[in-house]
Amino acid sequence: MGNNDEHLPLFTTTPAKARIPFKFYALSTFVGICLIFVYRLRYIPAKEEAGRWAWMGMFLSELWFCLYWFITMIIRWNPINRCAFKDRLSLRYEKALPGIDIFVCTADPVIEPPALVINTVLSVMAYDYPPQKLAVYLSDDGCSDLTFYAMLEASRFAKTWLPFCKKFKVEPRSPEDYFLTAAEPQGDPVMANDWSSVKKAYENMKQRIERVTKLGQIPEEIRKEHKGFSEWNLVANRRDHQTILQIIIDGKDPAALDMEGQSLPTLVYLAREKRPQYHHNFKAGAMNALIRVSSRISNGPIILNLDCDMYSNDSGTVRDALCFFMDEEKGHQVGYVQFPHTFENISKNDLYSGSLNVIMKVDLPGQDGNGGPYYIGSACFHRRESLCGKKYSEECKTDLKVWNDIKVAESTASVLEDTCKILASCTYEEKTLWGKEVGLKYGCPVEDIITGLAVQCRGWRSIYFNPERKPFLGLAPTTLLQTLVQHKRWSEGDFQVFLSRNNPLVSGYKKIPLKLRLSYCPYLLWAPNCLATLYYVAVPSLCLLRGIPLFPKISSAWVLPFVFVMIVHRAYSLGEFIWCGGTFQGWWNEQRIWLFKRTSSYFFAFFDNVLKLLGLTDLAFAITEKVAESDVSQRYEQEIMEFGASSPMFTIIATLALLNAFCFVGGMKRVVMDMQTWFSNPFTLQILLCALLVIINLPVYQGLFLRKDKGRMPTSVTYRSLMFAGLACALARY
Ligand SMILES: *[C@@H]1O[C@H](CO)[C@@H](O)[C@H](O)[C@H]1NC(C)=O
Ligand SMILES: CC(=O)N[C@H]1CO[C@H](CO)[C@@H](O)[C@@H]1O
Repeated sequence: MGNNDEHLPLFTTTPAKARIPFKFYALSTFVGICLIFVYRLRYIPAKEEAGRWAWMGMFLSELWFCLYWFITMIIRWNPINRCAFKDRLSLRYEKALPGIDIFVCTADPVIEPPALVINTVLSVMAYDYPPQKLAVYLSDDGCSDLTFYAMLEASRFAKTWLPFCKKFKVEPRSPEDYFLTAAEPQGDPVMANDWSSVKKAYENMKQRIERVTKLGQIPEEIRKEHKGFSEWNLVANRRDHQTILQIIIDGKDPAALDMEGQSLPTLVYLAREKRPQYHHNFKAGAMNALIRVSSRISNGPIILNLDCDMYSNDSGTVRDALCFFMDEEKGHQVGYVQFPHTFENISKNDLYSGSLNVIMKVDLPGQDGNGGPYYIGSACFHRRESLCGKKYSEECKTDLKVWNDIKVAESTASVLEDTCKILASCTYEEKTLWGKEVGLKYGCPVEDIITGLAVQCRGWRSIYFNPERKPFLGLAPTTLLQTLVQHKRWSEGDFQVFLSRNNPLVSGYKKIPLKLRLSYCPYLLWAPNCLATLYYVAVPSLCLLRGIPLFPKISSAWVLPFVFVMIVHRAYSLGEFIWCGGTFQGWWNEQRIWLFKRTSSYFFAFFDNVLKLLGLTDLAFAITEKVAESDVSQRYEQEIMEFGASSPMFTIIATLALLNAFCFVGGMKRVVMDMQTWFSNPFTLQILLCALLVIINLPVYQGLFLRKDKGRMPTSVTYRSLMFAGLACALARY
């Protein structure tokens, strides 16, 4: 190692390239929008004219879109990229790497099957990192002995899996995904032999787990194998039980070794206490219990939290993250390092727009440039101190290298199990700051956003790192309803934050820069978007039917800003989408989902929040299903949209689709009868808008009238939406 190397940073930051075309786009669109406003103000219909109110509504909707567009531009203005140097980290600190505690959260053994959970667990146990410094904790809010059983199986399989991974540099280290894609090694007979015996061992284990899962209970002979099962004798149900804490592998125990005689990471199972009279605070509550319990068992200064369906696809990710925390110059201020979420079961053209590619590749680097990404709930490395409420200060930097071992009590696993239980009890947090200033914050379905914001407000920096090879792979929703429900939950929680005292504009005042506070807003304002969007997809079409023009004629020069903004804005979005790795068809699907989300998910999210403000409803939390039935997943692979459930969300979507179809027919009739040319007809733009909506909604008409499979629109939705759309058109006509 040359002397110079010691002064090289562990990570670098570079601004994104090619910003001139982007800035040109932003400025020219802004000019176009201003001209639209000039037009709207100059040509307001006179008081006695019919269209005055409709016109005002158009103006207000456009004002909202402009405002919203403006804050999305703030995010995009100055994106940055990060680069980490793992080799420098190893050269300097290999002997002094800090302990890492990994939290995996699961909540339901049916929606999140144990076989899926342990693949995530095994993938992180096999990180390329000294095993005595790794500790993996599973929080099971489903309190399921099936999950516990799967964990026991995983702990046994780990003894073969971990040495196998290290010996043959296996990637990815989730066994399921490895054996799904990896080809059997040819040539070397030793390796081929190992390979097939490990594969066999994995498949046997998977079969055992699936058999027990199907059975729904643990057979007596298995129950005898581990003392931990006796805990379930006392469990009334998953909402009413004592704390179950089991240290399955104690990494400090000299006898805990793998097949090759190397140490194993610590592995802990926790089902925190639940009682009906205490609120459990969902995932935030589970994480806080884990923070406390882990502080006694391994007390790693860095915490990684993962959802149970997000396995590690890169065994070097821990080292990547440490480059940011351990950089000599800037590392001590880093509070958390967020990694992107990537989903492996996205269909070819991303039918439900579930990939979140634009958010991961455009928004988060932009947010990082404005002062730091949000914490998005999973795939994030935290500094334990910053999560536990400590304020950043220049004076008392902690050295991650000497943290090891100084704060953990030396006791045996069974003593620890007994003494730590209390930390996960329902009453532990009473009259403490947990959930308020310490740990993850409570009282909001998007606990991650407000927690990340609080960490930033305490003076910590956050970092977004998006490496070429994706570090974590998860599962995205595979039906339309799951997608809409997920977005309803997100947008509802986000808007709730906006309306609360956690609103970043207020709570971040004088603590974080204005542009960072503003870049939280596009998410927090998802829900109110529904109003302007609903207006724009319904009113111009109905006015077309009634004969009220709302846009300039094609022959007028005022049409130019409308057409310009429309085309340039969409062309930009297409370019961005393709740059992020999408296809044209994928972009078109995204436009459709954009419309559906805004008119259904956001609409319900908005009104639930309004009702909550009035004190009329209570917080509810819906988990999205992770495994689909076979014919449903077949349709997903063929990219046929899944309706198939009678949901009010579908009624709205179908009503709007039918309404636009009716108005389009009515509008065409008007044009034909008026004998005017397209050029001088005042309704041309309205007809075009209507036609566009009809084209976007084509799969809805298919689902309503043409399809015969189980995924079609239920008849009740068809009748209801026909009635509503017919009624609206009748009212508009007369
Ligand atoms: C996951 O890791 C494998 C290597 O094991 C790599 O080939 C693949 O591209 C990664 N997936 C993503 C989405 O980056
Ligand atoms: C768990 C799950 O639903 N997996 C599905 C992901 O999507 C692929 C198709 O793209 C299906 O084959 C999987 O079953």
